[in-house]
Amino acid sequence: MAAQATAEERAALVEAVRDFAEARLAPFANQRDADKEFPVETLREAGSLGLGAIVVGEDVGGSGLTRADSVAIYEELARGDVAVAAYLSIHNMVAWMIDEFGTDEQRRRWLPRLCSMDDLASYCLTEPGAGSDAAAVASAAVRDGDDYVLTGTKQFISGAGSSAVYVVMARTGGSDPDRQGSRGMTAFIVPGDASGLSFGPDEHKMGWNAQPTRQVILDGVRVPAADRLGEEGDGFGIAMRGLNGGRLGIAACSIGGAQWALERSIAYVKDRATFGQPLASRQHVQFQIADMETELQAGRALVERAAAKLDAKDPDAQVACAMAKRFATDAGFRVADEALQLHGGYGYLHEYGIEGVVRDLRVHRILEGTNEMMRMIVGRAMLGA
Ligand code: FAD
Ligand code: 2MC
Repeated sequence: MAAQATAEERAALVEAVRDFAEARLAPFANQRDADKEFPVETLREAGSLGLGAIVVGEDVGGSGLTRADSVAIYEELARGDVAVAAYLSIHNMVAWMIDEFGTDEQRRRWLPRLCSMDDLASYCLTEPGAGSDAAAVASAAVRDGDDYVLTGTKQFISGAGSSAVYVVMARTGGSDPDRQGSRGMTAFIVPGDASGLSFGPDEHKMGWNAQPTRQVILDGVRVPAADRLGEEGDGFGIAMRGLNGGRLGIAACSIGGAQWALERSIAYVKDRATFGQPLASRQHVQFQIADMETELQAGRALVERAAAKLDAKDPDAQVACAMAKRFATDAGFRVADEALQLHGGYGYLHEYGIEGVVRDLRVHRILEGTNEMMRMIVGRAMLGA
């Protein structure tokens, strides 16, 4: 397990990330959203600061930090640009999966360039017919000599087309009745230039415009068995364990984006006067600000608690991650929407940046497991169902 940073080290790290977010993300966030620009060069700068592989081992170029450190980092990044921070979380999720489940050879081959972000990564689980029901994945990987041949379509893949590395979950169980559903899935590392790999058009989305979302189409892609991640049949567990940390990253991005919107609102209501008085003097507004801050602190506390459980390999961690993701992404969206309301008509204008945060945070209640699936995970654990 990575060593826990001291409080001073954590504070210095957070400060450095805040400087990066303020200088390299925040000033450009609105324009990137409008232009649908995926800032690959800025991501490489993030990589050079150690933000491409936050919890990956230092022997392959990772930062060797803890999950607890990582959520503090994502929160700071998201204050600058939610969509870019969220992509960094996905890239980090993939890098961690290779670090955790890869062979020594795979770690040394793939991770150095992922850590520096010279190579970007995508996580490929969802399919047109398998979203919430992830075990329904239909993409097939058929063994052929020393290779597997992958065929299928992955839907909504973040970073697709720009990434050099795709971790793909595909079915290897064939018709074996004991290897259906979650038991028949295997993970593969697929390079972006593999023959037979192509991409759908970049989706037009409500938010997350600073990162591409495309289909990943696998048409007879040959993957050497040496690029299988883990054993046959381990793919579902690998995918889910990746998502435990991923869900915390997304949750922390919700807190960061919403906190930024709240801070803008505090400044705004002090300045904006109606009926001869600043908005901040109205008790309704004071209560609203109080509730927004309380919701974010509660969300952050749940995220930090879940991160500590993941670091401690607590068996309850996956439930804690689901609970934190559900609460923090709902709270973050609500707070951002209230921030927009407090800004009145100006909140609806692109130049104020608040509406962009609302649009970006909306999807955090859907991806990396919808909040209904998070409730399913928590509910099943409570009921033993
Ligand atoms: P469905 O599963 O069809 O669900 C539709 C609705 O029904 C949801 O509200 C859901 O909560 C609800 N529902 C489903 N089953 C139940 C049930 N049993 N009980 C109650 N309610 C239920 N996936 C990747 O693999 N990699 C990526 O990089 C990636 N990036 C994404 C980026 C964006 C911008 C988006 C929008 C999605 C991305 N996804 C990615 C996919 C995302 O994870 C899925 O959209 C999500 O898991 C939901 O799947 P679905 O869209 O098929 O919805
Ligand atoms: N951590 C570790 N192991 C897990 C796990 C988790 N979070 N969730 C499930 N597992 C294990 C589970 O313990 C079981 O293991 P075993 O077979 O050894 O008993 C196995 O996986 C099967 O689990 P379930 O029986 O719970 O499987 P089920 O098919 O019922 O899965 C659910 C239900 C809701 C947990 C799963 O389908 C799910 O998480 N769906 C949401 C999919 C999702 O999050 N997609 C996100 C795509 S990525 C994305 O959106 C990005 C933006 C990158």
